[in-house]
Formats: sequence, structure tokens, C-alpha cells
Amino acid sequence: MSTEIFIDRGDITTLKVDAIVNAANASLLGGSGVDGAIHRAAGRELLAECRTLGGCSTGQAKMTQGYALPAKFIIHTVGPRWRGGTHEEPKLLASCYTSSLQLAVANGVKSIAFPAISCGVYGYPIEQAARVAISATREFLKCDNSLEKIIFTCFDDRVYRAYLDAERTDDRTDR
Ligand code: AR6
Repeated sequence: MSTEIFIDRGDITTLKVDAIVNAANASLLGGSGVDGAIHRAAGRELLAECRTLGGCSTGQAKMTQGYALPAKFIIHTVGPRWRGGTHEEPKLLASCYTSSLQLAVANGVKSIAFPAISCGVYGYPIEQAARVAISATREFLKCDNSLEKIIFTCFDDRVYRAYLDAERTDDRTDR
């Protein structure tokens, strides 16, 4: 079976999927942006579980329950801060997608939604980040097709357009 990829506008906290991905920081103890929204929607039990995880390195991922969210699990990953592009940002961002997908598959997840990791507070240029997201995901799918559905959730129009462009560009370079 092949994995379907969707690019949708919306709020990731409302999605009824097996797992949503959180763009967290290394403490895993919450913050602003999508992280804050996920913690608010999941409830205080999420913070209690996050406290037991011992943080997370940039490019890695850790999983918790979804608590009050419609999603069963939350995969917390830490994107790189944009520092001009010369500090391994593309490699670290790609690793966020790959690590999250690996963790999802290892836990039997069939449907997963990603936000635009690093594209808010961490300042990663959206067009470049979207290309990394799409290409890292497609690379992963060459070796594993156990996921049924991957959703890139775009919170605003600019992110949405960047993902659509990235998908088209990646399609062309794939041939
Ligand atoms: N659903 C989907 N996407 C969202 C939502 C939502 N509810 N809310 C925001 N976004 P950011 P980062 C988009 O800043 O850049 C936090 O404080 C947002 O529009 O949430 O990885 C953490 O604790 C943007 O496109 O994450 C870290 O300290 C994207 O999510 C730091 O920010 C990511 O923006 C991480 O920064």
C-alpha cells in the first residue's frame, strides 16, 4: 500500500489522527506557537509526562500520549533555530521529519500530522523548510510504506503556498 500525502490548512490540535507532531524546544516543557497550543489543548497531564522525558536534542523526537487531544499520541521533535543556514540547519530539520516518522512507525501509527517545524519562533525560511519537509518525507517513504496518511498542516496561507510549491518542485526533480 502506498502512503498518501496531504497538504492542508488548519489547526493541528483539532486533527483526529493517530499522532500529531509538536515543534518543541529541548526542554520539552512547553512554549509558545504550536507547542503552547498543543499543551493547552492536551491538558496538564501532558506536562507531567513531558517532565519524565529528560528533554530532547535538536533533530530527535520523543513520544507521549495525546491526553485531551483527538490525536492518540504526540511526537515531540526539536527543530533547529535558523542561524543563516551554515549550522547544519537543513540536515537537522530533515532529521526531525525522519526521526518522527521512525518513531511513528515503531509505535504502529498509521496517520500522522506535522506542523511547519522551525518556521515560527525558530525563524527557518518557510520556502526552504517546506522543501526539506517534503524531500525528507519522500526519502523516508522509499524504504517504508507502512504509514497510510501523512498530513502537512499549514497554519497560514504563506506556509500553505510554500508546501504546494515544494511538492511540485520535488515532483519534477524526482523524475
Ligand atoms: N496548528 C498548526 N500549526 C501551527 C499552530 C497550530 N495550532 N500554531 C502555530 N503553528 P512555532 P518553531 C505554526 O513557533 O519555529 C515554541 O516556543 C506556525 O504558524 O510554533 O519550531 C517552542 O517551545 C509556524 O508555521 O515553532 C520552541 O521554543 C509553525 O507552526 C519554539 O517555539 C512552527 O512555529 C519552536 O519554534
